[in-house]
Amino acid sequence: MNRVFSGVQPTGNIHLGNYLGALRQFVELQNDNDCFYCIVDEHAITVPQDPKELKKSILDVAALYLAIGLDPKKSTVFVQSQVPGHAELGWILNCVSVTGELYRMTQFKSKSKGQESVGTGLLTYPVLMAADILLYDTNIVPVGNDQKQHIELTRDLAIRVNHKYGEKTFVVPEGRFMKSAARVMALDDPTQKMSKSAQNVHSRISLLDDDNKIKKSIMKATTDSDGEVRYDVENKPGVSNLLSIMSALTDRPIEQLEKDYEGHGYGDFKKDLVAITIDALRPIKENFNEIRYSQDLIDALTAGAERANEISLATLKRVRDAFGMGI
Ligand code: ATP
Ligand code: LTN
Repeated sequence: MNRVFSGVQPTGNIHLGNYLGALRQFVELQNDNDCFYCIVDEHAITVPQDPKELKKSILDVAALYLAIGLDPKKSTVFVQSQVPGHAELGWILNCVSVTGELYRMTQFKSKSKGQESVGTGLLTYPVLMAADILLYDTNIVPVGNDQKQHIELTRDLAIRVNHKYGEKTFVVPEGRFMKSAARVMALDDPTQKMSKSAQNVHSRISLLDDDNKIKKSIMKATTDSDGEVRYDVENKPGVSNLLSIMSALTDRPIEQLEKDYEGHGYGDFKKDLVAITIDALRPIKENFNEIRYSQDLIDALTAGAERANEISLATLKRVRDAFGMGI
């Protein structure tokens, strides 16, 4: 059985991009794999967080994990900081990576751009991500396209360590990216990815948005003036983004949607997308409300951390031994 690992940051506003690019694969994978799904709070603190908000966000993401269909009996769901091995392996891998390869990461470049002072954690973020993955002998990492570079770095570090300290030290993982909607773009600016942190709330659809907000954001979404519902990322990035969202939510190929909307204006197309999105998010919101304040959620996270600790300690022992650390 393959081991799967992925993580989401508890930084609020989990959106349709997170869901279509990453979370929906999590559910699909849990039946045939040994899956670990983590809420990566140690990654969240690479930028300043309000402690009360962070605590709330951690449980929000955990509840969303279960609300979209993750079953704690099948998947190990847990919070990163409850498993000390992440920080320890992160440190060891810091000593294997070089600063040049970290400065090259596009996420680092974009998050540090224009900042007067840049936290060290922001630079070493991808090393901690590599530790998350390698700690569980992971084979498959389901993520959105924006994480490709980080997965490559994880592979590089694993190969580098294996070369120096023994080929069996780490399992070399592979990324798994969605074929459709692997990169959902912002509704107000389809040249940027949909993001949790963007100022404009209408740039994204959050999974917990109410129906009115969903309607407003989609009806306001940037399109173009030619009026044709056609997929053409270069010349029609807004419409193309909405088409990929509709295709991902309905499992209908984009070519089929283009045919269906031939001769219709953007108004009809957007109205249908509003209805489809509202229908898709309704059960998630209902499940979320049921789970969020339940003891079951806390129990699932406690059991998850226990299993994650057990597995991670075995990997750490192997790594410490390979490096000659300890007594
Ligand atoms: P921010 O939007 O603030 O930069 P983020 O959403 O990228 O944060 P995470 O919460 O860690 O950060 O992302 C969780 C998962 O969602 C990752 O696998 C990431 O690749 C995926 N993801 C994030 N944004 C998108 C997007 N716009 N389209 C597709 N997948 C995405
Ligand atoms: N960097 C990821 C979140 C993340 C992650 C991981 C994803 C942290 N550790 C391990 C997969 C595997 C992001 O989406 N921003």
